Amino acid sequence: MTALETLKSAVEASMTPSPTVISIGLAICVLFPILLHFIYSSGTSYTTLPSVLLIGPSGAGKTALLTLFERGPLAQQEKPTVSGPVARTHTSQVASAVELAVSTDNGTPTSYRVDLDAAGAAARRFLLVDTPGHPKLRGAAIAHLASATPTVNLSPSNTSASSSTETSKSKLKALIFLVDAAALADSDSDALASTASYLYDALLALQKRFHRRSGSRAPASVPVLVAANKLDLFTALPAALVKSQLEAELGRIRKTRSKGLLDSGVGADDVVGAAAGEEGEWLGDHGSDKFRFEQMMEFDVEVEVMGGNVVGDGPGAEKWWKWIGERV
Ligand SMILES: Nc1nc2c(ncn2[C@@H]2O[C@H](COP(=O)(O)OP(=O)(O)OP(=O)(O)O)[C@@H](O)[C@H]2O)c(=O)[nH]1
Ligand SMILES: [Mg+2]
Repeated sequence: MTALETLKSAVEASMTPSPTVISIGLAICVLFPILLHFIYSSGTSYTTLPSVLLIGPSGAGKTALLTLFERGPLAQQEKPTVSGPVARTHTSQVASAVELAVSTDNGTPTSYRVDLDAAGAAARRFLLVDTPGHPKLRGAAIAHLASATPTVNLSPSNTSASSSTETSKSKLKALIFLVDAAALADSDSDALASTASYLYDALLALQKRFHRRSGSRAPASVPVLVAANKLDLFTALPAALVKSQLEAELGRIRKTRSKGLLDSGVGADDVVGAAAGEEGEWLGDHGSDKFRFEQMMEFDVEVEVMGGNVVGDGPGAEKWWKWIGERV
């Protein structure tokens, strides 16, 4: 039998209705979509990871906190060596992200110290994104918060080794604003003013984002954790004082900025109009004299203040981790 005849009989066999041909055809029809589904879902699992954005003034301890969650407390306690695995932080200049996972025990997030390999598939993965706190480098984080559908956009070169290079877009689930509670206690420094001004911009961005949300498929709101860090230092302000001082300063900024608009020649009516309007610079409740974080609930923004510390003895960072775990 020549090759041509073999081919001819094979084609004829495949065209003749028979149980074998029908079952092979059925198998292809059923298996092909399933195969496509697996290829597609495995390819996009990284791109849909939820993310938590870490912002705050320079020196607040953002990179230190990221390293603590990534490597555990040992990395902080070891004495620095030239080549050891010790996290030595320096002023960050680009955003970087690490992929972390929080495991849950009956719905409650467990400690970041828990071995996730043991926790297995029950763990929820997310991206923690560290940003530079230098005033000149804050624009990207603020612009990102203001967008109506915030997604973390990091080029692979900006992601650290342990994060996935496939990560390009991720849904923003929460914002952590880290504050140096010891610096706030120093009344000679301008730490309070500069910290509050960054926080004002961040909260205002979320407020504007709320106004831009439209339609039934509006993105979920982004809760904010104001984390008062460095409570291991005896000079640090307790969380309740950090909260009241920041609220007072945010109130002052709010007044100064609206006064700035008045002084710049904009009519008083326009200022009130602008404040009440969607793009106003007025943070929080319009009729209020004093600013309170609770006023942000009007814009679906939940703000919580919690104390902790990354290094040294103190309340630690567990409460912050649990807060994240409940939101990713
Ligand atoms: N005492 C004390 N020091 C801390 C704590 N957390 C961070 N630090 C120190 O604060 C310094 C600044 O920390 P970084 O993590 O580099 O600060 P950052 O927020 O990333 O700063 P930028 O990258 O400039 O925005 C480091 O020397 C940390 O060791 C803390 O809880 N207690
Ligand atoms: Mg840093």
